Amino acid sequence: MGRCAAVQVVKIDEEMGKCSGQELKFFNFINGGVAMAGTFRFTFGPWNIHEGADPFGPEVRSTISFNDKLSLYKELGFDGVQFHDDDAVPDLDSLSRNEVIEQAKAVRNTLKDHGLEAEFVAPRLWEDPRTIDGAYTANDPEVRRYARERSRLSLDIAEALDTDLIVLWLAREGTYIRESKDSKTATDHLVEAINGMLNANPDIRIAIEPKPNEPMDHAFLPTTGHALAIAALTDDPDRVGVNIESAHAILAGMDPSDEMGFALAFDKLWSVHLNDQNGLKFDQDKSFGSVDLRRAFNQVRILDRHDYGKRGEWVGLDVKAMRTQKDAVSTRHLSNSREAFLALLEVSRSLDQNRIDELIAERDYEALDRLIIMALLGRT
Ligand code: 3MF
Ligand code: MG
Repeated sequence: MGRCAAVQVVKIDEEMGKCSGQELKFFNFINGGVAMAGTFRFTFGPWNIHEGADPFGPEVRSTISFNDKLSLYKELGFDGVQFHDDDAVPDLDSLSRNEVIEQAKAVRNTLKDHGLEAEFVAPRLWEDPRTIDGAYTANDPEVRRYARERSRLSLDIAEALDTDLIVLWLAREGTYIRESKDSKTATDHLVEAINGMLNANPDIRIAIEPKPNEPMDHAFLPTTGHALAIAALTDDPDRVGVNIESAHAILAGMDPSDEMGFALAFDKLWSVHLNDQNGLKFDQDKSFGSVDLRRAFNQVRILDRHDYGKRGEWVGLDVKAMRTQKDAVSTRHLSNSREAFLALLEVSRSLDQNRIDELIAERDYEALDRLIIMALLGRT
């Protein structure tokens, strides 16, 4: 069955006829046809369809408007949208609070028209000139005030979009040089900012998205452990969890599936940003599974084994198309990543757990290694 499922992803039309009934059921499952994709529902953010600029060259693809992007979600197999605050309400700094709420409500109606839901809202605190040296942890108290006020607008936007989840990627909360900020004070400022949000709205939950570096040399909350530890310092630790991004974990030298398992043990894995990363370099946001299939498999497996999604958690992607990709095929990285997830899910569910348990009991990890490799190769 594993082999057939893999074929179905690649050559659906030609090969479908050769598959058994059970396999055809899976075909519907992975292609969003008759059956749902298990309990897994998928999201991405509008920034994942982009013009291809990189630090060394300009845009190479034409801009697709936000509304046109929304029309692409369903056909790509996605049911939910991740938002930055200004994806939902552009130029929100120049609007009154009521105007922000009105515009966000209009976006919710557009989402409904497309049959989509909002997964989360993330305050984009890293583009404004004021936050050049950090937002919540800036040395200038006026900047910290701006960051806290803007974050409270994100809560309003989330409420208007009908989601209770705020994601905090703490982009510029860190240092270029060690002496520029005091890390104890910075931690206090982060707690203060998170408390400000928790106290402003008793219903929202905050998922911190840890990342060890980029754009900063050192970020203040580099790992899942840091994010969960700072949760304990806040006024309502139960409402502070994590959004784990595969590439960010890899950049921190961690295994993403272990990071996910750790957060699951705390009941704090509220979102994921699946993607891939080829070693310690700039944050690549490559398609899920495109570098290390086994590492991707283990992320799918830990999520599936612990019923991720059962309480409405989404499988979020944070992937970028290669700059070389032409306009007409500039969304392939999204459907490919989802297909890879579902094909790996099929591999994981097809494994003979009794056999795995036997091998673990015998401590024959060489045989277990082979079993996994052969399963990934479709040679079970
Ligand atoms: C940067 C990221 C960000 C966050 C996004 C939502 C632009 O490395 O991963 O993507 O995921 O801002 O928090
Ligand atoms: Mg991300």
